[in-house]
Amino acid sequence: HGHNPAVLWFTGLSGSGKSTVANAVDKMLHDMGCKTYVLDGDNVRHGLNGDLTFTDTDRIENIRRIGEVAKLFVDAGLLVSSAFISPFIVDRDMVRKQLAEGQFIEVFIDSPLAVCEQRDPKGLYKKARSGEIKNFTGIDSAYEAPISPEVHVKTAELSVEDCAKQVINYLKAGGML
Ligand code: GGZ
Repeated sequence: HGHNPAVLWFTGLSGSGKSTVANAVDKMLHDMGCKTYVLDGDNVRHGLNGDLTFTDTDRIENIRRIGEVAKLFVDAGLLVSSAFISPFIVDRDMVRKQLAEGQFIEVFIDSPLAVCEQRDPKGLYKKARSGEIKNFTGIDSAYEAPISPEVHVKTAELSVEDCAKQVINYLKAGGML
């Protein structure tokens, strides 16, 4: 199955469903015969970026390195799904500028803070509210939502499968699949 290499850049709050949707999209792409890879906290924050914290400076460096790695995978011909909060517009735009036109697809995983906080799968929002964790996105650290993302997915309103299909449909409509 033919496909153009690109980065699907998932951005959104902690608990918004970035990794879940990215992995569902990755599976669909893989099943269609695409060469794919997922970059997320599990394989990057613990390894390559294990030296980085959650200060603004370290988040900027986190995204810079992930952008460079994503570019390498694109050079290798893969469809990369990257799932990080990536809270700042300028940093996401920096990654976009490093790729060719159409190779950076911003996917806004949009879920209201209240919903993310209610889900709180790792109990991190609770810790942020109590002050046990500092610089938590949405609580005491900023999240800048995309202004015109290529795909805008509302995870609080759709099933994981329908969220993933929305991304796949974008790629099909653009002739990328
Ligand atoms: C935000 C934090 C923080 C702070 C730990 N703020 O829900 P999770 O657990 O699995 O995903 C969050 C993840 C965010 O890492 P990213 O590399 O995506 O962030 S960024 O793009 O802003 O660099 C959360 C956990 O790490 N986590 N402390 N203070 N999220």
